[in-house]
Amino acid sequence: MDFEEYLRSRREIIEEKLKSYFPENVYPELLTKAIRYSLLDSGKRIRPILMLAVADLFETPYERVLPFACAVEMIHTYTLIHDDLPAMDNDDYRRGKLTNHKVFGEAMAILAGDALLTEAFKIMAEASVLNKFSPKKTVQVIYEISSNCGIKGVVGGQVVDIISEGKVIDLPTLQYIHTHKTGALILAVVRAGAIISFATKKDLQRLTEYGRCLGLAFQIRDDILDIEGSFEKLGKKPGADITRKKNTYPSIVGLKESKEILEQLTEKAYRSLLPYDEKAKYLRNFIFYLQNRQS
Ligand code: GRG
Repeated sequence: MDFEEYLRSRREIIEEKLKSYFPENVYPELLTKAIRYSLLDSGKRIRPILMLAVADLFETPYERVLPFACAVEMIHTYTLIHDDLPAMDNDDYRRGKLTNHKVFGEAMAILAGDALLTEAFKIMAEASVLNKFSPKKTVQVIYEISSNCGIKGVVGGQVVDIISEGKVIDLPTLQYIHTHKTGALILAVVRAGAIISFATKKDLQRLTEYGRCLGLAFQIRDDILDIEGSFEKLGKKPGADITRKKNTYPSIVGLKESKEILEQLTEKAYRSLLPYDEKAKYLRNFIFYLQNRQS
């Protein structure tokens, strides 16, 4: 299967599973509508597909990791809904349509995000039982995902991002923001997929290196796209970082050096997969896909 076909087929599987978790008309319907509005039929599904690609490396049946992959997409969607709120980035558009709070109001958007985060952990707990994970594995996987989402992960990164707006910060602080706000969830996806797949310590080390490089590269590409991207492809207005005086790689090291750093991270991620054969081909494809993405 070529990579385009792989992405398409995996997206379909993920879409179906997500729909099954949130059927229509469940009481309270307004909450269900708000959740479905942001979660379904949109987004590139990079994080869940990446987890399935890690499972492929270890020949783990995708059904085993699918609920965890969907749970991470739910967590990702919660962060996007909350990030768009007036108290945070105050955005009107996301994924080419009005943001959740613009359609459902702030209270419902906050609650939709809260529900997505909470339900994600319920789904992971249920799947651990269904998959007959040992108590140790269950705790390992849930620890991996929760620790990368909390103070030492996404939320911590978001806080430093917010308090740094409009200020001059140094590169290590920007690295902290990027590796936590964005990189942590990507790292969690890779590591959790490996843990579920009974990866050895050595495998986990290599994949941690891969996940770290990919996570930072993803955000640097995002920074570049904010300068070079278009509304049609991004589904939101480019230039938002500049308007909001956000610190980005281009604002601190310049556009040319940002591209060079992105290239270095790409090479490093590629090198971390060298010990693997064809089974890592989708993980390899991911590196170049994220390096060159237009949306
Ligand atoms: C609210 C706790 C909290 C955290 C928010 C994720 C995040 C932290 C903010 C989103 C702001 C942003 C644009 C970050 C850049 C990286 C990123 C997460 C981009 C969106 O991810 P994609 O490109 O989006 O995978 P799709 O729409 O394809 O799912």
